[in-house]
Amino acid sequence: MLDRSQRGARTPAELYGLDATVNEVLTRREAIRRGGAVAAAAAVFPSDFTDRLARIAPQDAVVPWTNAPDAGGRSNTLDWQSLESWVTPSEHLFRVGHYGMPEVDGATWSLEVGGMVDRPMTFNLDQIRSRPSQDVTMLLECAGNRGFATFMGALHNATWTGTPLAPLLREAGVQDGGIEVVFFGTDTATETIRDIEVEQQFARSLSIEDAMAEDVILAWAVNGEALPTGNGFPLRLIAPGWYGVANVKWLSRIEVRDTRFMGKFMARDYVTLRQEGSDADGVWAETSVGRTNINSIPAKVVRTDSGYRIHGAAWGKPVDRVEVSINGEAWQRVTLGEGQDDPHTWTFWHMDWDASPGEHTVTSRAVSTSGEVQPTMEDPEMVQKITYWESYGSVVREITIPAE
Ligand SMILES: Nc1nc2c(c(=O)[nH]1)N[C@H]1C(S)=C(S)[C@@H](COP(=O)(O)O)O[C@H]1N2
Ligand SMILES: [Mo]
Repeated sequence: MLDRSQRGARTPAELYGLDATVNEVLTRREAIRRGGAVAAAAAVFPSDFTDRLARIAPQDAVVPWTNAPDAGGRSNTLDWQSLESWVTPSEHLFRVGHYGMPEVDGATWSLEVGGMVDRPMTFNLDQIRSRPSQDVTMLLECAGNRGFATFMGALHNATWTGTPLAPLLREAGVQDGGIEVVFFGTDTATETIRDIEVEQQFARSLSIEDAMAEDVILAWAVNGEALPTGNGFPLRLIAPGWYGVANVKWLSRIEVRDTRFMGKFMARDYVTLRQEGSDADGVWAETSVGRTNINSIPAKVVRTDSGYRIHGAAWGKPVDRVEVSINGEAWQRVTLGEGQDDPHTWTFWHMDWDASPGEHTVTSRAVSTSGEVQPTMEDPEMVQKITYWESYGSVVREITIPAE
């Protein structure tokens, strides 16, 4: 991937607060208090992730990439070469916590809805859970994914259950002049802003219109069970079509405001810096990481009876088609599989490949239903992007097909 000095020496783990052990620290008492089977399952999550992947994937049929520095296994990120399941099992969900992973007591937790509303409201967990519920299956990707060569699996595709946000905001009555809805987490840290140390809560905002979209929910369950601590227990925002950072976990307050919210994760961090225009003389634009981009990756190559099959995934925008180029030759259309009718999930794809022994490259690109083409990493759209966020350019895989 790009190697820019601006990235500094920090590792993905430091940047994203990734924590592989959060599920392991759940105590029995917490499991009982939360009352969900998920908590009990999480408590016995095996520490050797790689070992378990070897058991669920037919690894002997996979021909490994020779340039795959994927961080499979670390911090629960996805190991693409072990990809089997379209829905990511709950215990495999990667977890990001910039301000640590708060353990919230569901019994005393409450959610406030306030700011520019006619009727401020407070909910406890039972009150939230007894509201109308809706399931949303969504691909969630960290905007930093693939910004580093070793950080390629920070994404998951899971089914979230929660209550739609729009009716709740209508009940609260958004006042004239309200333009944004800010979502605050319970997690806090001390930040230095213009030499002043202030206590900040993790927060992100959406415009009123985006917050009112019909698939935006306040989720209390994932894959049918209570949220794991690391994924936002007891309640998180699920906003399909937005990068992970917008999906605020451990929610404590929802606030309607009449100005743009400029908190750290809107306006200072998670900001993409890019020079626009194809001849690099355009405006240096700083944009807040927001909606996801059209994206795809070749996941793995598997030996079949008659040859080889390339498996992959595409996501980020509703997928119209995916194309593969072998050794830099013409793009060939692949067969789309599971997920192709759902705009918010990933779409699995495959292509049979009559590969000859030797070294090859395999690249994919996805095209959205509205015509956006995933760029290559050499495209000005990627090259003129200085920050590591939103690295959605095509991934070039290298592979050596063994002699028969
Ligand atoms: N409260 C809170 N919500 C948060 C974060 C956080 O640090 N605090 N991290 C965000 C980021 S950057 C990502 S990528 C996603 C990751 O969601 P996951 O941990 O369920 O995979 O959570 C988002 N929601
Ligand atoms: Mo993220």
